[in-house]
Amino acid sequence: MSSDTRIQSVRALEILDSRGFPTLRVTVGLEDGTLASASVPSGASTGENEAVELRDGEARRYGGKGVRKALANVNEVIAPRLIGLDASAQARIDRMMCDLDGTANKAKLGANAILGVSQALARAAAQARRMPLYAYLGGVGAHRLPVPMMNVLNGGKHADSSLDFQEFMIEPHGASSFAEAMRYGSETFQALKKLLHERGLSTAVGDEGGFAPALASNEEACELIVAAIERAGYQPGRDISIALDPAASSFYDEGEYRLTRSRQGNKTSAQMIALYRSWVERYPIVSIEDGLAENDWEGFSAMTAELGDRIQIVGDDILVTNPRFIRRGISERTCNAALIKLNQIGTVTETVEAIELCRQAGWGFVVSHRSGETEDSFIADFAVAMGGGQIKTGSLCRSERMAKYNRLLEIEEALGEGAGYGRSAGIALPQSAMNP
Ligand code: 2PG
Ligand code: MG
Repeated sequence: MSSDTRIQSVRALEILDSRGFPTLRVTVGLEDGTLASASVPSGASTGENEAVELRDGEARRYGGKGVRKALANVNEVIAPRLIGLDASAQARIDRMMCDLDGTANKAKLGANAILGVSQALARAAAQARRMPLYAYLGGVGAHRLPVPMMNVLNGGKHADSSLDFQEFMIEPHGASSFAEAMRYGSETFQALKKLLHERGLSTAVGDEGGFAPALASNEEACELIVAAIERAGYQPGRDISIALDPAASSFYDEGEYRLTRSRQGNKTSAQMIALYRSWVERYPIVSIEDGLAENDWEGFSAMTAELGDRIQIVGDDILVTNPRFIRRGISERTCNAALIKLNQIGTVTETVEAIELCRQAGWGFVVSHRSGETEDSFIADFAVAMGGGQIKTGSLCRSERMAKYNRLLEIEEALGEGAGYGRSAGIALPQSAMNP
């Protein structure tokens, strides 16, 4: 063990996220003087099987959302056990923290406490070796920049818009590089803003920086996006396609999918699949995440059987980045891709394990932010390190989203000629939409 990378201090701080709610930032100090921090994000449309985000529940302080208990767990319970250990022993330390917690869902210490330490540790170890985080986590093979899923129209639990579906995203997969993808995305976002303005619709944004207008239907969102892509001078389906995250658990009630906001009535699982099929035929859609609710395993398998050879079917709330549920999903052909959120499972090591399962099954995987974010850009490096070629990190405005995109621009620049761009795992994009 190199004495340089021994842990000297671990401290947590209660900071505020992009919605103004408390979250944790953890700073790890090493004996060589290295100091590295990581901040933990927070979801709104959370899966019921996610690892527990520990909140204080003191109603008079931040409406119960304070994280002082999680902070104390870092400073008083976890820190003393980590002092003197080698920061590069990531898997061992992650395992130690899970054992210390002792529950299946990190309910005792809090996934927010554990993840903050886990991520700060990785950063500290990388920094001490003078390595960029993506290279430390991904090795010499880490060179692939991800196709971004950019969430340009927000609904569901992320905005008071008229949209039942939570996320309408654009994927500039036809761009030749990540920097070009940013330009395609930004130009389309600005074209969309103009279109909304011209139609007298609001250009105020939701939690992830996408617009949140009062549209007549969920379909109108797709139509507007296609019009914006064309107005920006791109070809829908070839240069830029659409990805959706309806986050269907959020409008599922008593066995029915209730499209209340758009007044499209109640639907069964089979009717939802039929709706998505008709959309896939009408619009250039390449990916649908959480098209059905988190407990609708049968529906998910039916949807994958029906559409999974044409588009990517992504499991988020149903799989919660948990190797246990991903294994079940693989054996039941629930999806053909997983959404990957570090704070759904709570350690870097378990997240890597979840991705490993996806790779083995030939699934795609999408590294993702949360709707409540911070300026931390860990997932940008993580996406390059894991090499799946997909990231979902919000719209084309708001600095907590742009921090990740800007970091990816830096990484692409640093990799120079060696950088690649595009999906590398899971279902291939349709021929017309392939990156040449
Ligand atoms: C999702 C996420 C991120 P939240 O459903 O995929 O976009 O939302 O963080 O609110 O769970
Ligand atoms: Mg989702």
